[in-house]
Amino acid sequence: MARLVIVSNRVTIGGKKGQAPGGLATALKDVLTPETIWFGWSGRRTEQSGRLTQHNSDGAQIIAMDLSEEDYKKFYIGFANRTLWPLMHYRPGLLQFDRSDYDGYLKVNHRFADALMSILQPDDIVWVHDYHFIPLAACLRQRNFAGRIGFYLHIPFAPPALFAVLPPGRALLSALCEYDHVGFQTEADLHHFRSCVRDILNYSINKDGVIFGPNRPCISSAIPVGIDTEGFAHMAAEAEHQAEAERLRESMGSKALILGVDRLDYSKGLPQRFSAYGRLLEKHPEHRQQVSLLQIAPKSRDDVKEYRDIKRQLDQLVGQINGQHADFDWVPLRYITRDMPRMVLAGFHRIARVGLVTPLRDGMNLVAKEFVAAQDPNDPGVLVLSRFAGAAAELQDALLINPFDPDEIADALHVALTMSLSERQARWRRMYETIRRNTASAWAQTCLQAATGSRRLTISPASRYHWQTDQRLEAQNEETTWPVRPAV
Ligand code: ADQ
Repeated sequence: MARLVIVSNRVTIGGKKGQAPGGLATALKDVLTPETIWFGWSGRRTEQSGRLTQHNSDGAQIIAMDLSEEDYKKFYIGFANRTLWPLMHYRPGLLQFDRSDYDGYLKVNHRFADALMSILQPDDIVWVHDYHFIPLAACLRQRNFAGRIGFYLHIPFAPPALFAVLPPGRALLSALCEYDHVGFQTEADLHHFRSCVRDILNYSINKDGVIFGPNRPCISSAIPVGIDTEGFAHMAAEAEHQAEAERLRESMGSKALILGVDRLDYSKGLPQRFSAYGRLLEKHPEHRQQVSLLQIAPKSRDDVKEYRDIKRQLDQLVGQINGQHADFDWVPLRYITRDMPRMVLAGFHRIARVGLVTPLRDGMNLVAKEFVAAQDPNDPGVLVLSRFAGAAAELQDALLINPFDPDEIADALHVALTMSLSERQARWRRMYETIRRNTASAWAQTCLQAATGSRRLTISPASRYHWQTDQRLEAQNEETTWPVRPAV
């Protein structure tokens, strides 16, 4: 029987904090079985790359590889996070390119391919996640793996004018076309990818978006990632009565809570968010003493200089805003750089009056969906959301803002804080209905269906994926002229 082999940079080992691949583990929950293999980096930096360890986790068999300090620096810190991450987040000014980092990136992809070849069976389905592993399908094809391989990009795809900046852009684009399916978060990302393939590689693309490169047809589609909406809603309803949420509520008194939850990353727009909050207190002084912003932003990638810089900048801004506005009985801005358990966060979302999600650019942003899922239907909070988050395409009933404009964010905060209950309920209901349909489970099933060319993967009617690309995928499968492998 065909097994599913998932590849991602981070894997969860023994549920250890810090190892968890964030939203990915949750999103994959429903497709993991005890036969599923999940392959990734162990999170350990050792003298030599390549040592493999095996672990049992709740849903799957985890196989993890150690990386040497040098590989970690070139592959992860260098090419993945100093070159690809800023480029794909539309920040060419922060991009640094070094040929030896790119060589290190390729080397780790080849190492992963070697290790995978030792465990892969011919009919396994390989599902590769994110920008760390763009060349992996090509590496596996070089080693004669002929099974189905799908890819999902969790971050945005840059438009052609920006993508052209990337020195090995051509090689990476053609590597992407070695997958049977490549999935993107939004129609805009998909459009950018196809435009790059057309303009840079001159490959033909048919009306259904199937790309015909020299080796194989590659299906490309937009399949936005979702969350376990009902599960998160139940967790939030329960967490609201737990100690942490009670303590937060007590500390707030009658003040309204504005909540921000992000990894500490320059793509999340935190300096602009803090400035916007300062502007709110200046422009709308009636909110002074009546609100408090709680920002939870655990440090991430602090081996990368740009991440240490943003941390310093935020520390200063918090000091400035509290210095200017605080009173002896009121701290306007509370800022935490520690990780928090998911359940505690769910409870905080539920008691927040406003969810403030303002990335300058984001593939999707699951926090926006989690905020909506967590709300009390009788008294829901308002989501203020960047129009440059992938989630904005689905969450049109949020107050959509330009995250580069602190005044616009401040005005939206004012609207959110003064919005009538009936309007809050109407907006929330429409958003909840959308995320209740487009769940994590439906996302995973649709991606796997597309990668396998199969229409026989069972999808329960409740989790059937409601998005226009679904029909198009079905149509592609019917019109496909190349041999379709047996369905799993
Ligand atoms: P991330 O950039 O990590 O993910 P996001 O989608 O917002 O961003 O968060 C992922 C998960 O981490 C969420 O489930 C969230 O609850 C959790 N998380 C965030 N901040 C946290 C905190 N302070 N403490 C504890 N947990 C926290 C990448 C892309 C996104 C894309 C996801 C999934 O950058 O655009 O939505 O992958 O595809």
